[in-house]
Amino acid sequence: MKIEQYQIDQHNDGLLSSHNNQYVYTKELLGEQGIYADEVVKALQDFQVAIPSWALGTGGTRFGRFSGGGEPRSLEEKIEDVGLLHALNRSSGSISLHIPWDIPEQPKETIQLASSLGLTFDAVNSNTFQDQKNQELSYKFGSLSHVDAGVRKQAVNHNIEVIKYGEQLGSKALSVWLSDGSCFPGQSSFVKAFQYTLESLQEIYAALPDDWKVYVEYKAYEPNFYSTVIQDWGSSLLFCQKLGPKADVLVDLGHHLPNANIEQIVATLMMEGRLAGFHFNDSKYGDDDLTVGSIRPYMLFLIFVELVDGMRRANRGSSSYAWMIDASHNVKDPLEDLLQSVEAILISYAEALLVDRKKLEQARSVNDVVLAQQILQNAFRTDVRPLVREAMRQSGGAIDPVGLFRQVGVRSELMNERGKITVATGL
Ligand code: PSV
Ligand code: MN
Repeated sequence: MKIEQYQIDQHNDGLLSSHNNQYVYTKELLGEQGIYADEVVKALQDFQVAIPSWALGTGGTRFGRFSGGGEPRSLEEKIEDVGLLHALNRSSGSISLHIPWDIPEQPKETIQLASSLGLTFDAVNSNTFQDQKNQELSYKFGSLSHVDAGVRKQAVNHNIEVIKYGEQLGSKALSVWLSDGSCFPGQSSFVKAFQYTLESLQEIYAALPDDWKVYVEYKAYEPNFYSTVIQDWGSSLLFCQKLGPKADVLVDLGHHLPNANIEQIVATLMMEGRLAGFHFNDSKYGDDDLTVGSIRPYMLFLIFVELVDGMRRANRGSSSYAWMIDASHNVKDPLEDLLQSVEAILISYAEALLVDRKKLEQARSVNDVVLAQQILQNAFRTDVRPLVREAMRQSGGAIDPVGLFRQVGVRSELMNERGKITVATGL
């Protein structure tokens, strides 16, 4: 299924007058504060969020999975789904593949399909947290950190194979997340596990093409419940520093212990020039993989305040970082959920762009705590949705992506095409 431009235009025509009123009002409001709305809109248009190939179907938990209808049955259909998202919001212009869930068997055709929908390929992800059919050695007790050199070699080779797949598609990064760790005290040696992992990562690093990067993702716990080899940003950074300049830290918002100050982690990583990018999601308890901004929007805003600061300090544009969603949709339509996540990301980014940095610095320099808080909250409490809608409209997308998705009956059309009982690959 494809959404045609005329459908988007018709939808926008219907909403234009009300949207324009809101946009003009916001523009005036910001103008009074010396902020150019057009510049914020331009920055929003440039901000692209990659969609994970593993999040286009219904998610599940260990208690079950309630598949929705019309889920993509192949890589091609997944790319088509991302094409639908991008047509609607013009902010989801790339897809991140997880191997072997999504092996590009015919790379040329895959690239052709993607580029016909305006999509490129983001980081490729390796998977050594599950055993695959016909796999020689098991990852039950680890992969890159395993005590058996044979298992480590198998996991290294898998990562190198993933790089090869990525090269064929024009990806420029390998994303590594290890579930390696232990479930019980005494089960493994922390030091040996670290050293084996480092050696394995060094072999993978050596196989990276010149213009590639490796993203090292950390996670506090799960599926191992006592220790995880790369459990926090500090260990991830340590691996990256030991590996070299092509290795950077990937922050997944759900991978911290409760109440971690993620914005401070982000500031530190950016100060060191070692932030690769993000896996966006939201959570209340653990790695809940909920819709971005659905639980802690203020935290997301504070993270974006640091991101904007860091990008300005480093003089780097938003396109030089890897922005990805890593979410699961247990009860929502996956595509609607992804549209909501992308919108939430853009809203937080827009709010962060409104922060009066000069005034904030001034307030900090005289320890005016009240004013500093007020400056941040003024930005956070501004309704920036008209700016996000304007960015999508100017880029050729819909003013209300979820509204149009429902209006044209995307899901029922996909169910007609693909059937009501389909299960996409992923977790
Ligand atoms: C692990 O929880 C993770 O965040 C990693 O990014 C994996 O690649 C992905 O989820 C798998 O769903
Ligand atoms: Mn992740």
